[in-house]
Amino acid sequence: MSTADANASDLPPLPTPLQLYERLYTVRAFESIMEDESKAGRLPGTFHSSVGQEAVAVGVCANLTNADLVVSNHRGHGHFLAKGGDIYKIMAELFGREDGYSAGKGGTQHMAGTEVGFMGSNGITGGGIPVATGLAMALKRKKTNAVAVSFFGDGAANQGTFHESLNMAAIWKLPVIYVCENNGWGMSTPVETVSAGPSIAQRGAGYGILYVAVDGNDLDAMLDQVRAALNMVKSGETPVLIEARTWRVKGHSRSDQNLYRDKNVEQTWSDRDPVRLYRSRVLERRQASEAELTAIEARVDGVMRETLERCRKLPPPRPEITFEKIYATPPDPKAPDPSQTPLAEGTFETKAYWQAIQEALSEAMDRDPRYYIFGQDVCEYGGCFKVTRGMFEKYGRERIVNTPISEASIAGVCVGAGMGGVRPVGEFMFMDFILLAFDQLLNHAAKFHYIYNGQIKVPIVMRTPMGGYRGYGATHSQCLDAMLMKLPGIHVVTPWSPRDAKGLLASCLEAENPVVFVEHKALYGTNGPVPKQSEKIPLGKANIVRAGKDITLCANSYMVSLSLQAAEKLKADGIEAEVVDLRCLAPLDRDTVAQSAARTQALVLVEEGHLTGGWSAEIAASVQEMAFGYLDAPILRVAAADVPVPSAPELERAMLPSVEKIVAAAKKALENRG
Ligand SMILES: Cc1ncc(C[n+]2csc(CCOP(=O)(O)OP(=O)(O)O)c2C)c(N)n1
Ligand SMILES: [Mg+2]
Repeated sequence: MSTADANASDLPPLPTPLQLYERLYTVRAFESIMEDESKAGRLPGTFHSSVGQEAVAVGVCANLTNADLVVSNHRGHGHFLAKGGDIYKIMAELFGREDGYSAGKGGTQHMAGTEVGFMGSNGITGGGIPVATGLAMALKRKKTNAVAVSFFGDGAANQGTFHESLNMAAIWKLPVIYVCENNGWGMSTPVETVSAGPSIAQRGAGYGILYVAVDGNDLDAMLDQVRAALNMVKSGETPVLIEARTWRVKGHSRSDQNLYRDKNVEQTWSDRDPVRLYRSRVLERRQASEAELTAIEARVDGVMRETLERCRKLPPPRPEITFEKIYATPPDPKAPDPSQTPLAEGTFETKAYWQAIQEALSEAMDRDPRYYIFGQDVCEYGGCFKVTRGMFEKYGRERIVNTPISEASIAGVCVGAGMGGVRPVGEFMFMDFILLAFDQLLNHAAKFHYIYNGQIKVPIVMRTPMGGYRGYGATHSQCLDAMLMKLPGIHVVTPWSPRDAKGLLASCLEAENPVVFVEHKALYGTNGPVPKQSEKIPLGKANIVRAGKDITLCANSYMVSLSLQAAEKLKADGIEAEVVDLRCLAPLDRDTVAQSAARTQALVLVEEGHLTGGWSAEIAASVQEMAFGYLDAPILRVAAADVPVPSAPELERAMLPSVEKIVAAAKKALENRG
């Protein structure tokens, strides 16, 4: 690419050579002084030095404004400084102090400064690439002229998310620049031993996007190529992949003694040090005098020393902040639950579960144009289970978006888009496929608000159907809801009734937390009363769907149906079972279950997922902590046996919960009554 085709007027004016040199030198000085601190054991955790790579960070960021959004990786201090991050707040974060960008919750690898468009560094190699892609999607949907930039390494270019993201950015012409800092190494692994193809840059050709390889140690070359790339991206024609060839001067991280590299090669790169190279150019071109450059160096060194002294004296963070800012919209245990008011004649209609879900989606979309649906085959096909049927005809291709089969990046792009201020509602065709997206959901969506100390919100709802009883076999039948509740920061909602499905989804869509909204295949066609007037049912409140005095059956999702049938059978034997529908796994309403169990003095937990590590184990543990003295019988669990879900109906029946198994468990619990 060349600047010949560049429409430079659209871009911010370039800083002067002196200013550029100051930026390069600032990154160098920061990294040098802080690596010493780290090696002296004064910083918690690890340290990834970007010494040697300064011209990439500065060359990219000097062309950006605060409206342009950067996602960085583990080696991100230089990117943040170059983007305009405050030296004191970055340094304080490295010390783990409250004045730091993340108040000590993020540390060296997890910092954001949204005021300068720095949308987070990231400890997951390649994890930030779809996030930047999603930010670009948000920028485009909001019709801004800004761009997103993803910094990542040569190692990250071998992650699936790299390929998925390039593909998505290409098909949707997203305003994103992918900047691969090829520093020759992924830890101790040379790039050429793990990367096929002629070059990382040329991988762009496979996706039909513009790509270029550039000398990443040459600031002028970087500035030039990035400017050209920005013009191409801003013209709306193509995302761009830039491979910046550079060198990691230091070991990979604090603990790396850097013993595996050829000293001659190191020397060659050292001769091309980007800071010295630019310094001598500036002198050669008479853009500054030696005295001016030395004065800059002295000033920057002074700032670093003073800032360091200040940071060394900072007090440790207050322990109580550990428990703050997990959720953008914290669950409110006192929120009124409209579903506890019985529906009067004429105030409701009978609706199917799928229809109730669609209504909640449509109401959000009608209210706010930022909402859109994002998933595989959600357009003309209406989604695999037809929940979005007819919506494409109503809302069109802008708001009902078919995606490639790229679950990790479906999630990652939703994360980025949500961060960027639009409201994607993602769909995974079957819950089994969510395993491909766990990193984005659990390492990113669930953590960003917390680790960036509340600067970043991830308001996304990811819908997906779970469940067996249909003979789909092991990869299309699983209930993985309990796997998601293990990590804080993400809500897991598993509605049973159509009314709950609509009311809970309405709450999820309005709040600004990441949510996995788990539907059930066997429930889509079931009917129930849904109020004509829209309502929001708060998350984290279990619902007693049948009152009883002899035993509590606690279930979620489709298991509520089976538990109610079991309760009918038990009634014939004179046993009055109370049925509690958990409705959400996160937040988890332990109180309602414990109170019910305390009343009935017996508890059977009914979970469709596998027994081991299920939510029922969590509830059982909690109830015995909270209500041990009231229980009159051991808590029993009915759950899927610990085998993969087989396909043949007889085999499936053998391992999944059934009405008979629930009845048997209830009777056994009562027999055991002390
Ligand atoms: C998903 C994941 N796998 C592995 C790691 C461990 N790890 C951290 S950085 C790194 C090397 C990354 O190489 P590259 O992308 O080239 O970046 P560089 O360190 O060279 O800047 C590895 C293996 C990680 N953090 N995340
Ligand atoms: Mg590398």
